[in-house]
Amino acid sequence: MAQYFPEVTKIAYEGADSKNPLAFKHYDADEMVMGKSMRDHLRFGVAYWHTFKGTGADPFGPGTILRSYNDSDDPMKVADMTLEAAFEFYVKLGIDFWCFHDRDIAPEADTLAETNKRLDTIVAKAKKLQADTGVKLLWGTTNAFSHRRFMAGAGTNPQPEVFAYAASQIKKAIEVTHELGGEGYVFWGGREGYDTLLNTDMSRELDHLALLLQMAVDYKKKIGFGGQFLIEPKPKEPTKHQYDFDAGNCFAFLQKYNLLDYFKLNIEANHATLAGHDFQHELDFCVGNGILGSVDANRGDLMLGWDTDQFPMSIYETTMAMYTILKGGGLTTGGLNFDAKLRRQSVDGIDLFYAHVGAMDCFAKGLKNAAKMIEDKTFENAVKARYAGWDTDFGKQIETGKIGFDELEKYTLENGEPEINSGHQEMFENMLNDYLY
Ligand code: XUL
Ligand code: CO
Repeated sequence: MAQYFPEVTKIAYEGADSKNPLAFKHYDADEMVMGKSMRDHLRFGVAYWHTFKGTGADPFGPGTILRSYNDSDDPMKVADMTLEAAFEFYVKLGIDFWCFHDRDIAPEADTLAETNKRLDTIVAKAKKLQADTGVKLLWGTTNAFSHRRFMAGAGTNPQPEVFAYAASQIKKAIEVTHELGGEGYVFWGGREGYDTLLNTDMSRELDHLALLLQMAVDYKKKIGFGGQFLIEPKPKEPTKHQYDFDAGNCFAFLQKYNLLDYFKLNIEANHATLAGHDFQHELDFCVGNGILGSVDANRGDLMLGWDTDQFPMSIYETTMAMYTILKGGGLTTGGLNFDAKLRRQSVDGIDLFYAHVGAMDCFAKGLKNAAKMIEDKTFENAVKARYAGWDTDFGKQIETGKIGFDELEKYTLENGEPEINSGHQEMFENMLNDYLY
């Protein structure tokens, strides 16, 4: 097989003192943390679309990134070479999972039948490469947002013919995800949303979206696909208002349409910040409601209002994210997929390695910090102490609904003004810094 990254050999763990930019300083895959290997805690995945199909294009100019595996006029030859390059990359990086959209791995043809045939060809090759390398599929998904037929949405399109096309595409994408042993299947509502309510029947569109998801659930059962279905919230971009706005919104939607048993969420850091939340908030909401499925581990730029999809580099963020994930029992079928792309000026193949090595190290360090925070129980005990009043007889009576407004009024009239306790935010922040530095 041709070598597409000849300048890189297998990335090794060299420890925190290493100055080698192509070595791990914190990610030692088999090192045990809280009784589990780092590999099993973190379950890192590579996003095919950004890593192998990203060109650095932006609204002001076409791509800047040229790759040898793109160097052919035959789109299937490009697909074939790209897949080989991808598996070479996974093995050299020592990453366990990959993720893709149907159209990332095989190009669309003139008809759906021909497109599906192309997909089957590439999937057969991917299956062999997975078996040869041991790399597994974290999740598959459908690109039902790039083609012009989907300009007004897929499941929420005003035309039933487009709904049908989307359903057909999703059906096939679930089949190939099943064929490749995918641990999950993601629904990101690419253009499920609206740009103006003047031409939109929002309630009807949401009913249709739920119908599409219900059909997917039925089909999953029919073919025996055991992977986890995931919805990926995002508040805006490309539409002005995306229906799967944030975790809270998705939770309400799943409850309304009785879909909660079949879906968990795939939380993306940059989507959280676009929704005006931080990454940890979205994770914490999911943990609290038992709906954390998987994570798109990237970051945004707080100075920019769009989805910049950068590689995670903040130890603070990864520590807080891993703290919440560990408190929630850790990742099981999900993983940390780097839904992140190189900057437009990072044009070398080796930049893909720098980006992933740094991101994996950043999460590995975050994991170790979070494990220490959990083992020390520093924050757990402090939070417990803050809510201690609820563990008294009086607090318990309220929590269990034994007393209501009349008793509470009587209590307040008798006891007067409550004592005010400090929240000690600055002290907590200092305590956190002790773990980070
Ligand atoms: C888009 C996004 C997608 C999904 C998969 O913002 O995050 O790449 O992760 O469709
Ligand atoms: Co994503």
